[in-house]
Amino acid sequence: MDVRRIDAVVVGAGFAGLYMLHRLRGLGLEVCAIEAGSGVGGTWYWNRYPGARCDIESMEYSYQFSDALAQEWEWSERYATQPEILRYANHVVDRFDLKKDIRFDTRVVSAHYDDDAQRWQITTDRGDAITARWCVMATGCLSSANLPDIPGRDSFSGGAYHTGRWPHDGVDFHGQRVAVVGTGSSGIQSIPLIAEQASQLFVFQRTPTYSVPAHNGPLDPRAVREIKADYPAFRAGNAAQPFGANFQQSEERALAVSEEDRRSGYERRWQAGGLPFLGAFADLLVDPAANATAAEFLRARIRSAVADPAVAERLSPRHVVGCKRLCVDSDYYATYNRPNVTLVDLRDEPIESIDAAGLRTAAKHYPVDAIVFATGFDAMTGALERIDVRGRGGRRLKEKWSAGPRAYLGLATAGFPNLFLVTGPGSPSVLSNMLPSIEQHVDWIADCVAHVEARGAGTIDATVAAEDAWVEHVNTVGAQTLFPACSSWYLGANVPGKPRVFMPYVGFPAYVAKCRDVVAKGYEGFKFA
Ligand code: FAD
Ligand code: N01
Repeated sequence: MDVRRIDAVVVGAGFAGLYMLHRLRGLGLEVCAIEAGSGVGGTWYWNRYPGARCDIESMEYSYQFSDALAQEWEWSERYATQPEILRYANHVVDRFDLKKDIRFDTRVVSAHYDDDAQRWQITTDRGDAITARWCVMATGCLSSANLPDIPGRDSFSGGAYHTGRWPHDGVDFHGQRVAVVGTGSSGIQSIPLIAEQASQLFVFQRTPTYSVPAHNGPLDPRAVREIKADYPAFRAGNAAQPFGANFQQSEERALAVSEEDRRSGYERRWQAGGLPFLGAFADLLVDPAANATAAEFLRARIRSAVADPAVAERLSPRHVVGCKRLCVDSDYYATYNRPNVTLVDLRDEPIESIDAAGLRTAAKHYPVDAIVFATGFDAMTGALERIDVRGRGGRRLKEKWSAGPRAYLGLATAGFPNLFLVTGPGSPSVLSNMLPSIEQHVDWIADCVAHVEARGAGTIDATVAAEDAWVEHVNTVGAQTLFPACSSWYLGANVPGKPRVFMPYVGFPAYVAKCRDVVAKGYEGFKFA
């Protein structure tokens, strides 16, 4: 077998892989990016379901590494649609001439570290064998679809679709009886649009969801001009916020103000729309009593949007606001006022099986023509663990992570030298605006590679002590918040058998400062060989 010898392999060509390729190439390295899909964009390549769009505002959800790129690109809406974001990803590829170094329709199946050669040996499902000094996993936090293992699932004779693997030519639901399973962000975005087409829509809800309105619309050209006039200052302001996004975090505590002020505080955020609702009060995500006031505000909104009080009650979550990702919707709750929409509450009637004609719950059989699985992802570790990654001494990553992922800064994992993770577990990743988080990681990795090359070292590897301390710190910080307070994909609780460990790091600014400090101290917590 011919083995291709290059400097670096980047796995994935989403926003992380694309920028990593650009940066490593800029160091003069020979790099190959390998992508399972037929095109770039990752999340925005795969998630083509109706209504798919970002919930971080477009002006923030874009790269900042190139001022020319930031200035020339024009977003059309407050929250860009999936096709527009995908166009943006392709524009970046053309602008920086990235395509020539991306191998598409190719899945990396193994990455084994060769101790003697100090190189990674990478193989793909198309028979490629590549040897590289550096291997960067840009495989995505939310790229490994979670399809529930319901008895008879594959016997269904109609169309079955996962939101994260949507057909490229779309799906026409006109005149069809449709089931949507799942009411997370993907369900919330797609349900109102599917309801407009379907003759009958059954929504199978296991856990109700809190959602705030997007109030989406065209971007005001004057506001865009103002931001572009000093984009770096806008970005720097956002980077100083807890989630690296423009949440305008209030310093007031919900429990320290009068009931009237609290109400108007929530009301203002509700009217403004979007995720900044979580920044309404400083104690909202740390104090259960404060959080309960937000929960009651949101439940009251559901009651006023949904005509049938019994349906409103079933749609009303009882968990902590934010412990599952807050959703951002357009007309989600009002969709249940439509005569063709039925809410099926799986807490009363769990799904028992799927057959050729539809779904059977404990109560009855629902005949349908199509099933949409809006059932989420094996988040943060799924895509990585689907690759046979082996480090020093042949140790398997999957085995090392069997009790939960362990990574220093979410960037590297001890015993796997010269291997980096972009937005890996233990980094802010999914609890931040992901584009700045991706850029921060990619820049850190590229600078680190340049440093190792310049110093003539063969390898860099995290120490076990630094990794252990970091994993403990991630848990400690997480435990000071309400994020781990319910079963969620942040904890791996959505995938049967997955260890329950809180995976993201809470706090973008502190994290960035720590990464800088590690470098300033000569890559503290890493060892060179
Ligand atoms: P991805 O975009 O997931 O790309 C990873 C790529 O790696 C994929 O293309 C995949 O095919 C490829 N890959 C994986 N394994 C292999 C393998 N073994 N071999 C070859 N290729 C492989 N974040 C926000 O901050 N704001 C938002 O508004 C937002 N909206 C979202 C909406 C949806 C519907 C979803 C699912 C996620 C959203 N996210 C959002 C999170 C989003 O995933 C990130 O913002 C970002 O796009 C991730 O980029 P990435 O390159 O790290 O990963
Ligand atoms: O997935 P989810 P998602 N039987 O895991 C249910 C990003 N994103 O694709 O809560 C029945 O959130 C499950 O129920 P439960 C964002 O970060 C952003 O919607 O586990 N139901 C839940 O209701 C988001 O958080 C946007 O009880 C089952 C749903 O399926 C992340 O991606 C849009 C089930 C899954 O919700 C994932 O969102 C889309 C089963 N066996 C995605 N298994 C934006 O708006 C699961 N469920 C930007």
